[in-house]
Amino acid sequence: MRMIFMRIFFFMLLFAGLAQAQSVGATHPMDALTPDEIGKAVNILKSQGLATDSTRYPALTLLEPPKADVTAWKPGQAFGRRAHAIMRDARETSEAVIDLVAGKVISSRRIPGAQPMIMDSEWSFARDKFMADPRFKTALARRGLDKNHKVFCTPNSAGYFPDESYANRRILKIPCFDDIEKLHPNLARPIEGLMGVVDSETGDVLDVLDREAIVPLPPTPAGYGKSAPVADPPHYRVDIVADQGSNIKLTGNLQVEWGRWSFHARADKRAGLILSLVKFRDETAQRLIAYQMNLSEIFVPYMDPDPTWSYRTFLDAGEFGLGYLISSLQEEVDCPPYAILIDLAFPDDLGGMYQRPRAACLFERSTGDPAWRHYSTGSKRNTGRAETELVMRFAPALGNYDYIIDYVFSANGMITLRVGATGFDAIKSVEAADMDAPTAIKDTEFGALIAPYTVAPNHDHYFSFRVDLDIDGPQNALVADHFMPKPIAGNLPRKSLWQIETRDVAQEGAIEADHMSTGGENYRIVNPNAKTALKYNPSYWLHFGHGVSSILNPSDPPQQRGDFSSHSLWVTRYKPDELWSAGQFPNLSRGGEGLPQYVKDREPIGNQDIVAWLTLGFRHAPRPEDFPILPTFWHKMTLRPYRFFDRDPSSRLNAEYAPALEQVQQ
Ligand SMILES: [Cu+2]
Repeated sequence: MRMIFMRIFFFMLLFAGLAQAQSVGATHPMDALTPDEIGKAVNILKSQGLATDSTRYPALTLLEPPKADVTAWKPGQAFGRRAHAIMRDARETSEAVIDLVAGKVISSRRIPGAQPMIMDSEWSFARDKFMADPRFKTALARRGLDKNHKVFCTPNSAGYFPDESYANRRILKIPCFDDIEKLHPNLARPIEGLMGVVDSETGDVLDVLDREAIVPLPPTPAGYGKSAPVADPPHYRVDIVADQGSNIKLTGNLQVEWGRWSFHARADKRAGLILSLVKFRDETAQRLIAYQMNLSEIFVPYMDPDPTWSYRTFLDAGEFGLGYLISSLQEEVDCPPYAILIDLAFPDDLGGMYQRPRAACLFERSTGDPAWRHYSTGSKRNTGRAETELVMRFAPALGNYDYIIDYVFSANGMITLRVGATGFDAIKSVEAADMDAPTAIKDTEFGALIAPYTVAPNHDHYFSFRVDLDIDGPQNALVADHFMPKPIAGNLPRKSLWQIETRDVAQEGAIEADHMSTGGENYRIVNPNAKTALKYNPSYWLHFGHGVSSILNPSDPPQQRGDFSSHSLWVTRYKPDELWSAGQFPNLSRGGEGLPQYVKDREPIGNQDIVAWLTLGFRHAPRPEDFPILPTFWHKMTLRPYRFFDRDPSSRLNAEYAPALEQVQQ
């Protein structure tokens, strides 16, 4: 058994090595920019006088070729390469498009007022300026925090509030923590009532909020930190194995084939991973299902009105970047032992690139469930197939939270968009040790006591996926199947039933669905120009599960910035530059950008190239069971074939297993 594991491991290394070795040059029009291309783009910008050594690059990314070029492209053919740069210099933002093949700038412009993504250098610069400020030192002294304490500060994106006086300043808001016992950071004690507001470009400490009343730092709760209980005795290993070899074929940079599925993936500083050209081989034809899928934005608004908390209304993808904050995956914990671990490269702020080892993993797994089964009572026979699925995974660590983002492919043609939230709740220090304490009711007005002296404020999580389904081609439509209760006419024993009424959604917009969470309506992306053997127009059903939408008031400034969260489904006409649910520049944005802007002109969407924007949302009412670490909390949406196939494709799953790896390799 051990030998088999070793062999599998070596096999995986070969694959992982292949993925890295070929990333030197682009082999597919959707490949991420290579280090050479990034360097070339920077040199071209500098040679044209559009950048200098002081220029920073909050974004320097692939500008995709036109969709028609990409879908017509065949392996081996030449393809165009363009870069889109967003630059920040002398407190101004500009952008440029560079043709990397012709070696020239195609267009460039200044973008007054735009605040691009937060960059590494300014984050630490702002933190250091705040921690060097005399007011910060006074605040620590007032709290008795001397040199024995290990105080650290972590700048946050600041949000936008029109009543504040930081107009046109590039600000970060900075809370601080004490880690005197050098515990895991999730047990560091928040220093309440203290916050810095720093211009991350000038280093000006614009404000120090130091509240008069001091909340004492909580002692380490009993049972945590040094007094944590010992781990349970070791248990017998429970594992899933792939000891016959891998069914995954990984070629080019990140071109994946598994069973009848194929897709391309690339690293992106903002989205983490972008999947393109998702196809399913049906009989002999490679049928296009999704031109592109990626997580476009995350919105996490906290529900605490205290000024040191109320600004915490994060738009993590556009403010920091899910690729920028992608974490390395831990073998045998974050992915199964045999997973293909993939190093990814991301552009840095300085016009270079950095490698994140094990930034994504790709694996197939048995779910332990039947793909389908039937027991025939008459013949006393069982038929069934074991279910396996393919998972492409990455896990950005956004401050306190870790999100596990999965794209899951099933043999039955289903795609699952799955998000696991783990890490730890954002916490504040309070006076109450338990719920009988005199201050407990006040301390927990906007959150929950999850450990002694520790409150986790209530909040929401919204994950907006941009899903450009192109069902058998780009010309599609959005339809709604309404389940209509109907009376039965005539003198029959039954008095009512339901029937389906299918209606077209005519225009761009947020979809007002009263019953989306109860299954009262099904939304589908359909190709009205194609027909299956049964003469159906093929479609995919957007199945939401039990998502929630934001209930913040539309006049609340954070809601205006993250307004995509007001609906689970939006639909837009395809525009190559409409990519981000909260707009191109969500950092310090003033609201109304992204989806609300994209749909403003209410373009017709019937038989057009359209994009669905699906938001997976959940409200987080924290619990003591979230402490000291949040056990992974999964939510998902699925894209299901609906009259797309003529029969269940997983009915073709073979009951037999292939010969073992040794034979396959020969
Ligand atoms: Cu949460």
